[in-house]
Amino acid sequence: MKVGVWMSRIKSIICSLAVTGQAVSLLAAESDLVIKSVSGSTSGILIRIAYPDSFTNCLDVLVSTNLVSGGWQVLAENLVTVGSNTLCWIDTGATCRPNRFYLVGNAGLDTDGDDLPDARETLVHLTDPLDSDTDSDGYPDGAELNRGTDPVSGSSGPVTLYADSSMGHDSLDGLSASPVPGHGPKRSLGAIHAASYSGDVIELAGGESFHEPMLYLAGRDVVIRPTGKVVVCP
Ligand SMILES: [Ca+2]
Ligand SMILES: [Ca+2]
Ligand SMILES: [Ca+2]
Repeated sequence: MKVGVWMSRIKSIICSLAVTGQAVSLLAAESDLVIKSVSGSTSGILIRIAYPDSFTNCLDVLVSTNLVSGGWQVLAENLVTVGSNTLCWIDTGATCRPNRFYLVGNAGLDTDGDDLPDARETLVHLTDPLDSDTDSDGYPDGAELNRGTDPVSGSSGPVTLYADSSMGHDSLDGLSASPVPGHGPKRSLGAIHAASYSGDVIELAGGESFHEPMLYLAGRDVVIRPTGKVVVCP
């Protein structure tokens, strides 16, 4: 994407920028999201964000500690904006008042539908907010970040996913053979297949019985690899 287009996108999703101890508004039309004030509090840095009455999405708070060499990080995700047109949020990680620069992004604006809001794509992940697959390798940007692959490198892609009918749970992502915080085997073969992409390997835990009455595994070119005797019950 050309620099000018990137800048246009940034202007459309950035609301305002604030430096510790003062608020500096950029593009602060009345209809925009705006950081109204930044001030100290006993528990950190207090940020007051204003948005129009018609704004019904949620907000992300982003931070940078160095605008020249550093990037942006997500400090808070999906802050609820219902029932008000202001929101106060405290950066509790900034009790010693370092220099920090803040932006607020529209967490509900995902133009390309890859499960990453435009602001996070542009500033944090450096992916294209208008292209769901920035590196054109067949794996969407949001899925790549969830799976731990690089969304801006076409050389990363397939992963091994783990199905396990006794240890796992369908709320887990299947990216680990054993349950660990945030990752773990999925209980059902069907659920893990639904989360896979062509090129992935699905490893089935040996000695397990998978109860899959409506199993339908078409649509993806994946390798299903049992590690021992596996029974799939209709
Ligand atoms: Ca997106
Ligand atoms: Ca994208
Ligand atoms: Ca990709």
